Amino acid sequence: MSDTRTPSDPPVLSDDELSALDAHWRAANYLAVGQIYLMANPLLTRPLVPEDIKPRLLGHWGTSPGLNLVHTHLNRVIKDRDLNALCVWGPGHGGPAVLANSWLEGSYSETYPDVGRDAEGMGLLFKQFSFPGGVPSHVAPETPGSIHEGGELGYSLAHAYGAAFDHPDLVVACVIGDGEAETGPLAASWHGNKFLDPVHDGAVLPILHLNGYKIANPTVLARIPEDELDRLLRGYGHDPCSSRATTRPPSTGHSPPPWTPPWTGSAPTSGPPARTARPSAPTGP
Ligand SMILES: Cc1ncc(C[n+]2csc(CCOP(=O)(O)OP(=O)(O)O)c2C)c(N)n1
Ligand SMILES: [Mg+2]
Repeated sequence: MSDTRTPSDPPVLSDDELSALDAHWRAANYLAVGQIYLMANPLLTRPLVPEDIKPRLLGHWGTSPGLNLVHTHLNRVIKDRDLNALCVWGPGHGGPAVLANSWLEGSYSETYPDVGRDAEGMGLLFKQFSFPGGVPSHVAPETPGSIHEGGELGYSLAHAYGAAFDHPDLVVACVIGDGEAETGPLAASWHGNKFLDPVHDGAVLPILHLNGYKIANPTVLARIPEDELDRLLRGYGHDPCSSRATTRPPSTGHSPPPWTPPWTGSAPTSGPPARTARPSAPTGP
């Protein structure tokens, strides 16, 4: 039967599906935070002691839940619509989230059998992250399936467009950090849409991750009024949808994940307060 839904139709998900998505998201979050902080006691089977914690912490927890949410829902859409898709991850030091999902779905252990899908493997996954002799804090060439090295910010969207060229059946999602968006290469890459041929090339879905910060400093795109950002992106030829994560309801039972990808359904209406407007810049003499 053909799929007659339009992108604006809300997804119809059962309680079981919502519960599974929520569980996947929470598991990926645990795996991300564990990689950042723990070098022993991965399942917290005994009370934490200082020796369980890494002496030097790297990796951005603040970007990881957002990346995990996108990953969880992309998987849902890929399975639901049988998409041929890949995702390029831009946000700085979002490696723990990408590695967490790779390990959860099994690709990581296929490539690195010593990091198996059991407690011992989880312990290795945690310890090796950003650790001497281990793996970098960003997506690196050794990350299974990687086509994009995340260490130097700025190239995610250009790489996403490059991946879509000459692949008409491919959807390339690209998560762009709001800090990365301040680099010159990324700021120019919004124009990549001018080079996509709708017949011979695939589709690129840029996802701007407005978590408000580049490491610990405020970002420009998260501080300008939302309608100004909307107009900026429209000026580049994009058709932006905005979506806010909401706080999960207190019940942990069948609570839905707090985000719905804008291209698959309606965006939540509640969330953080809207950004306040600022006076427009002087226009000059
Ligand atoms: C070209 C370049 N400049 C600076 C850095 C150092 N750096 C690493 S992560 C980061 C912040 C990136 O911000 P964002 O993309 O919003 O990611 P988040 O902090 O939200 O994880 C910076 C400046 C870098 N990796 N590459
Ligand atoms: Mg950021």
